[in-house]
Amino acid sequence: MNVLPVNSLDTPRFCGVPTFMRLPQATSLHGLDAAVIGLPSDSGAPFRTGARFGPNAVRAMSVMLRPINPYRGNINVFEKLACADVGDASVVPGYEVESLDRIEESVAALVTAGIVPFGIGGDHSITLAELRAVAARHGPLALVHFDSHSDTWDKYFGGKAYSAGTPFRRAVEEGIVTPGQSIQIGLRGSLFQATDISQSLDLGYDVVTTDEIFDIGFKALADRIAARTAGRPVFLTFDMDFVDPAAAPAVQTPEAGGPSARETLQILRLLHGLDLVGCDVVEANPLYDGPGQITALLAATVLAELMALLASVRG
Ligand SMILES: [Mn+2]
Repeated sequence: MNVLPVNSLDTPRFCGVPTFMRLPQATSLHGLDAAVIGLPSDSGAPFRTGARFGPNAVRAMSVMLRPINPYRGNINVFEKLACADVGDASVVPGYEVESLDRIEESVAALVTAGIVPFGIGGDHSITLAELRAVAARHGPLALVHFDSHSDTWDKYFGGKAYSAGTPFRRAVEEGIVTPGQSIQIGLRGSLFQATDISQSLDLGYDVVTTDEIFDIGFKALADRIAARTAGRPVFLTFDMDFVDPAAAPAVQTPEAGGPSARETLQILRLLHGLDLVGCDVVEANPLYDGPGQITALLAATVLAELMALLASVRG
């Protein structure tokens, strides 16, 4: 199956229902290699809610993107991968556990059909539901996690276990990621406790702080990620607060002093050797984005780069 997006040289970008990159909206999962799915829950957000509006905001700006990726040998992503936009998982606003269950069910339907899910969040708690669904098929996963925060805290607000601040501790406890083959990239900023970074190391994750990214360089980082995850299926999760708030202001929990948009894309374009079985981009919140929608545009571009990564591996 070869399904191409609407050609923006024939039909202007502002025409039509905005699916991701103007892909067809799937009416069937048959024959698909990859699918974009909106995961519009922000019931796990400790700070600025509104990521429930993320999927459609990212889709709206994704009409800017073109199918050929010049950073990976002019690959036409959609000639390599049969892709579609499958719409959104349903959620239960205000009910975190129930929303995670519904997201897991929707993602499981894709994974069971042999499709690589590309999720658009949603706050970061949704990734736990995706990991549950993907690990059910592929076994414990290598996690590649771009974020200015570890999201490995234990409990929030009267003992709540499920939150945008806890998914990667829960995932280790549930045995659905292999921390010894997983890596967190981009941590920076002030801490609740002196142990906020060592708690990730104690769980078994490798950690590369934002400062270390610039110390070791982007190529060495990409090589370290490939070596860390070698031999295991990879789930890559990208929190938009990895990026400096000057380039991605519209996130739940902005953290000053991050990589620029250009530096972020350079890093993603150097990734190689990953056996990608699932991806997401989370925490884009258009309520804080302003009329330029720059966070949504960058989120769309991040997801497109990850699709090109998968296409280059499958090619
Ligand atoms: Mn996060």
